[in-house]
Amino acid sequence: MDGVWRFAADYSAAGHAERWWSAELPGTVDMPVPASYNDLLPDERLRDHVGLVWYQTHARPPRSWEGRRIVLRFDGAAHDATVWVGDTIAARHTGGFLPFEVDVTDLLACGERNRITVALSNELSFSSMPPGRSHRTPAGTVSQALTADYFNYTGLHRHVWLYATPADHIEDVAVRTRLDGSTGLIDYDVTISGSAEVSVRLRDAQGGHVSSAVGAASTLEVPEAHLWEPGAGYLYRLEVEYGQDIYEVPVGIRTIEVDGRRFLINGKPFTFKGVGRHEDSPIRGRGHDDALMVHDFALLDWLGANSLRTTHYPYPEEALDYADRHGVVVIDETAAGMVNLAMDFGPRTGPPPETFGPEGFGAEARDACVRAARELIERDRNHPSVVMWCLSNEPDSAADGAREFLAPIVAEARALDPTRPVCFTNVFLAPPERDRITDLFDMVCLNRYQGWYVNGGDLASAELELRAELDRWAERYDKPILITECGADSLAGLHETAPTMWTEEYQSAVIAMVARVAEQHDAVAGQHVWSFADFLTRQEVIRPGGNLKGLFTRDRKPKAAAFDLRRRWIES
Ligand code: GCB
Repeated sequence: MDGVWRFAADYSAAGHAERWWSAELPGTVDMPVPASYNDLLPDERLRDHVGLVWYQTHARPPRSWEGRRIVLRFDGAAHDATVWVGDTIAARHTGGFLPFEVDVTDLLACGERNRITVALSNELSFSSMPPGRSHRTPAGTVSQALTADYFNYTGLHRHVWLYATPADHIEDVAVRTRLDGSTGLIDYDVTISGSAEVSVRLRDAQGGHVSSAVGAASTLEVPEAHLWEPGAGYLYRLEVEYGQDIYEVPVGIRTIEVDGRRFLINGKPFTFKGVGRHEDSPIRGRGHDDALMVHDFALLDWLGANSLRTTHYPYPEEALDYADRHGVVVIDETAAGMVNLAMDFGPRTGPPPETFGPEGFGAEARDACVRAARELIERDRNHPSVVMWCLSNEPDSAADGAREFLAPIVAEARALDPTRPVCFTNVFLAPPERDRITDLFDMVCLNRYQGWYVNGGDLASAELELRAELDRWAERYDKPILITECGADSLAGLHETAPTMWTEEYQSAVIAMVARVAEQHDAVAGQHVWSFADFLTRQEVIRPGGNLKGLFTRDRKPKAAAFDLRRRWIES
């Protein structure tokens, strides 16, 4: 269903009262799908619009689909979607970074032209996913921002599908892999809509038959298994057959374990060398683009990176499929960040309200985070590239109530997936003496900006302080430490012989300093640099044209730090 849809911004919130779904949308605006709408038109009002926008298209399924089950699927509709097929509401969904689908068999007429309308709201609250908040400006408009450092792009960000299956069909497939010596064990579990027999066949990467079984749940044995390894994403193919339906799942056999201070993949210590990134680019905003995705992965490979954190939300499934095929190690993050009012967001007078106090994140927000973890794990659990769930970015982990807020999220993740470790990323305001939640998690993940927000311009002190803090974490926890973020902003093209803040040289020096400290510390299991590329944020005095901590500019040109890192990562 991708392509150019009709579009109308609902500035006066008239769409519902005027039943915009029941006829052609007013106006003549076209909008590409997938894409964010914000930067598509030279229109400031649309860019910063808070409220509803409407998308509309038509579908004419072939008559040969008669008698089949027809499904309408949205891979990502940011953030709050209501979908009509003709005059009927077909679906409602909250959370723009995870898919939803709906059976529209009874709503669509095959061979006819069917109108499909989507109303999207980008209004933020503490329980929206991602969370944010709004305020009324002195000029009388509503302004809002995420409680996190990225622009609130909105739109039909990912592919939209209309597909058909047999009426009696496969609903879901879950796989888990284990190793017994050199034998791989694949536990599979198929959910079906009826009660006929399920059969499965496992093929190797060349299509050769490996093993087969009958039944909706069983274990397949793979003698002398070819393992999925970082950098070498070997995939088997599980073909599931159920009546007239057939579905295939790529399967990578590998194990993950945290053993004391080591992060083990297939029993071998793994050192993370990678980045955090944003789904962000000029014009299309957060809209998924296969060309950009392949290019970015190619640049990651050029850097010598072996891993990626899906900052700060679930990525499109195409990205995880790519990582599976190419052996890129992924830390998969929910959109539940930042649950933190101790960081300064938006205009206010007086001290910040307490993060988990009456004006902050309460039970509704916690339930939204639990749901976000559940939906993420249910979507991504079959991907071998995913080695850990990141359940929150920089929550207020030093605050009263942090433990009560985070513990149910951790419990949900562990119940759904006992095979993968879980983490959250720690903010510098919560050093080991103040943190209240790290014992709930498997790894110590630190976002650290010594040399930028702390000790800016003074790398000698930055290095001493970083070392000292790592020692304090290592003293307290027998867990691997991962530097999940580090870096400095740089203006591409700004140079000095003596590195000073904002130059490309200074950015390189900060990243090199953290690398040196990390390599010399035996509790540290790796370094992720923030960020892969420059990206758009809300407007702020510290964000000239956005966050400039990219190794690449927003249009993917390398800065000095990219060459530096490539030298270190390719050579080491
Ligand atoms: C962080 C956040 C990230 C920000 C970054 C920064 O710790 O996790 O979203 O963009 O700092 O550059 O301030």
